[in-house]
Parts: sequence; C-alpha cells; structure tokens
Amino acid sequence: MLFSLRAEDPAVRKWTPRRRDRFDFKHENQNRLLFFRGQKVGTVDLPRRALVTGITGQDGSYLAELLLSKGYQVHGLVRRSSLSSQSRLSHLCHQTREERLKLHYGDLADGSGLTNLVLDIEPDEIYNLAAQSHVRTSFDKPVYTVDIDALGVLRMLEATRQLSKHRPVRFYQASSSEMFGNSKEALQNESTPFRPRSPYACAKVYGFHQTVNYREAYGLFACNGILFNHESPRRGETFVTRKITRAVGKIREGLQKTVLLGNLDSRRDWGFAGDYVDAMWRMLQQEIPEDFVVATGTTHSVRDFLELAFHRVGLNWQDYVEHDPRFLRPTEIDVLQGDATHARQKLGWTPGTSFEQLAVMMVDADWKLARDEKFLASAPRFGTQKMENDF
Ligand code: NAP
Ligand code: G4F
Repeated sequence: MLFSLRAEDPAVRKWTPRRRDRFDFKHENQNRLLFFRGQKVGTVDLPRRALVTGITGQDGSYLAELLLSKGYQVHGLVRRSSLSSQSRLSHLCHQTREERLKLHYGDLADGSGLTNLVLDIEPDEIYNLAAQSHVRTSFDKPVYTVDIDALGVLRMLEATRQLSKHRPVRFYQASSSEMFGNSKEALQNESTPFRPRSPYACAKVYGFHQTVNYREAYGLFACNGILFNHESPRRGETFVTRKITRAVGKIREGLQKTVLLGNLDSRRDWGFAGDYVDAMWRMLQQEIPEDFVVATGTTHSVRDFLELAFHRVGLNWQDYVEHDPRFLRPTEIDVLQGDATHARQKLGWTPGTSFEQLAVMMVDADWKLARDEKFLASAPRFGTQKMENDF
C-alpha cells in the first residue's frame, strides 16, 4: 500500500538523518517518491533542503531569499568571526521560522568539516558561492585565494561526492566571467577559451574544470554558472560600482569630499544580483547538468557608471573623482561582454534589470543610507560616559 506524508506530519519532522538513511527519494515536481530499501512505498511532501556556502555574501543573501520563497529549508555555511557577518541576512533571520533557515559554522579551508556538514545536512542542492571574491586582493593574497577559490571547490566537490553515494544531490559552482580574461572574442559564451589574468581567475578556472571533471568522472549532477559582474545595494563596498554609489551618497550629503579610483576605461557586463540568483536555481532544476553563461549582453565603462550615478543626485562626476594608482591591477581585463543565449533558450532566463535601472537602484539606496548616517552622526550620543581624565 502506498502512503502519503506531508512535511508538517510529526512522523516526518521527527526523522533524523540516520533514520532517513534507509529511505531514498526521487523528485517529481515538489513531491518526492519515497523508496524504502529500494521499494516504492509512497510520496512525501518534504521541503527540499539547500546548502549555500557564502550565504552571508551578496549573492548568498539573494539566493537564500529566493529559496525560502520557494519553500526550501535553507542551510548556510558561515565563517566564525568575532563580529557577526550576518547583516545581509538579518531581515531573513527575523522573518523566517528557525526550521526554515539554519546557519552552521564552517570554512572552505576545512575539508573534513565540510564533509561532515554535508553528510549531516543531506542537502538536495548545494550552491558553492563562498570565495575570496575580490580580484585586486587576489594579487596581494594569491596563495590564500587559490586555497579557498580553487582547493575549496575541490573540498566541496569531494564532500558532495561522498553524499552522492547515498542519495541524489545537485551541485552549483560559482564560476566567473573573469576566467575569459582579455578574450579575442567580442562576446563570450560557453565555448569561449579561458585566458585568466589574475590569481583569482586562475583559481576559478581550476574550480570550473574540477566541477566538469566530477560530472564526467563520477556522474555527479554538477553545473558551472559563468556569471558576469552583478551588483546590488548589497554589493561589497570595495567593488567599483558600490564604491562609487557609497561615495555619491556621502558626497551629496557632505560626508565625503572626493572618491579615489583606478582604471576608468575598463568595461564590464553589469547586471543585477537579484536576477542572477534565479539563473543559479534554474540550472539545478534541469534534467541534464550543463554549464551556462549568465550576462546581460551589454557592456559599459566605469566612466559610464560614474556619469549615471553622479547625475542621479545632480552632480558632475569630474568634480569629485581623483586617480589613485593603488587601485590599478598588475594585469587588467579591458572588456567583458557575455552572450547568454544558451541560458535564455534552455533555462528560460533573461535579465530583468537594465544598467541604468541598476545604477539608480544602487544610488537611491546609498543616498538614503548616507542621509541616515548623517542623522545618526548629528543625534546626541547615549551610552558612553566621559572618563574623568579624558581631556
Ligand atoms: P561576496 O559578497 O564577496 O561573498 C563571498 C562569501 O564567501 C561571503 O559570504 C564570505 O563570508 C564567504 N567566504 C569567503 N571566504 C570563505 C571561506 N574561507 N570559507 C567560507 N566562506 C567564505 O561575493 P558575491 O559577490 O556574493 O559572489 C558569490 C560568488 O560568486 C563568489 O564565489 C564569487 O567569486 C562569484 N562570482 C561573483 C560575481 C559578481 O559579480 N558578484 C561574478 C562571478 C562570480 P564572509 O561574509 O565571512 O566574508
Ligand atoms: O568591481 P570590480 O572590483 O570587479 P571585477 O574585478 O570585475 O570582479 C568582479 O566581477 C567578477 C566577474 O567578472 C567576479 F568574478 C569577481 O568576484 C568580482 O565580483 O572592478 C571592476 C573594474 C575593474 O576593471 C577595475 O580595475 O573597475 C575597475 N576599477 C577602477 N577603479 C576599480 C576601481 N575596481 C575597484 N574594485 N576599485 C577601484 O577603485
């Protein structure tokens, strides 16, 4: 006799991973067919489980939102630090019941820790987003970058392979358009050769090929998303778009006078991070694992972004930008422009936000942030007592 269970049934909620060992699932839309020792015994409407490394980062926070909105139970890998790094997630922690979003300490440097965690959580889908993601920094910290961005991928793939011996699991690797380097092709797609030009890009190329190899050697459901630059109000403040929009807000509010920048001529294919995490999810819903370029298909210079951002608050960028050679790179990529035809045709994915809309969204958010900071700076301070001898 076949039976049907729902996620909220006490019997399902009480299942421990060990008890689940004897069960196996096969996906059929939202339902899972439930097998016990190889025999089909029913269907279970369990929430799908995802593990996201890099959940505290820009993409991790948007992906967690998306997965929670689709009913997933989301597990996130978080690096231990003396101060919380959860600012991009705090709204989710408040909104979401504890069983839906669970955070675990872990580090991409710690292979056995990753394997234990993956075997313990038994995720259906793993999104490997964690990385030392700053290209300029990778020139100063090449060995660390390679450890996390190259060997870290291998550690995650090994952990995933161990789990795949017991149950089906799908793996997403956050690959990057940086891998194309100074390409000879005007538009870069899945068959464009890689010509990496930074320690970061070299590490990402390694992670890309290991992901393909695990797919081919072990039959793992593993995909590379080759994502072009994507930004948002949650972008780290040392990446050029956010550095500019933070400066625009502060300059407009009189909190900062100038902004120091490097190469203004480089061109990037900039999209909105919120659109791009949807492409990641779509990749893992395919029948057959493949690699996909995700891009807008347009390219703009840093100068173009400056024009738009300063114009939004009624200022002329040339009055505020100064050149600083510290922000140049030993090797630069001049132009990136992606061709996401494959993602459009296979995944039904298209970008929903234009370059202009992205700049406006980021400036508006950072202008508001600067106004809030100004207000806070002018408010009387409470809670600290002046020391008797503090002149
Ligand atoms: P991000 O904001 O810099 O986030 C990186 C995440 O990785 C953070 O959560 C960070 O944790 C975590 N992390 C760093 N080192 C770690 C380690 N040793 N162990 C565990 N976690 C670690 O990057 P993003 O923009 O969201 O990008 C996500 C991924 O996509 C990265 O792999 C990046 O290389 C790749 N990518 C990004 C773009 C883009 O334009 N954004 C384009 C192509 C590919 P902390 O919060 O503790 O720092
Ligand atoms: O914002 P960026 O630092 O991004 P970059 O180097 O393109 O890398 C980002 O996108 C990659 C995808 O292609 C990701 F894989 C990677 O993780 C990261 O998210 O720099 C963009 C351009 C560069 O040409 C840089 O030289 O802006 C130029 N730039 C000019 N002045 C600057 C500055 N970049 C930074 N970060 N800071 C500056 O002052």
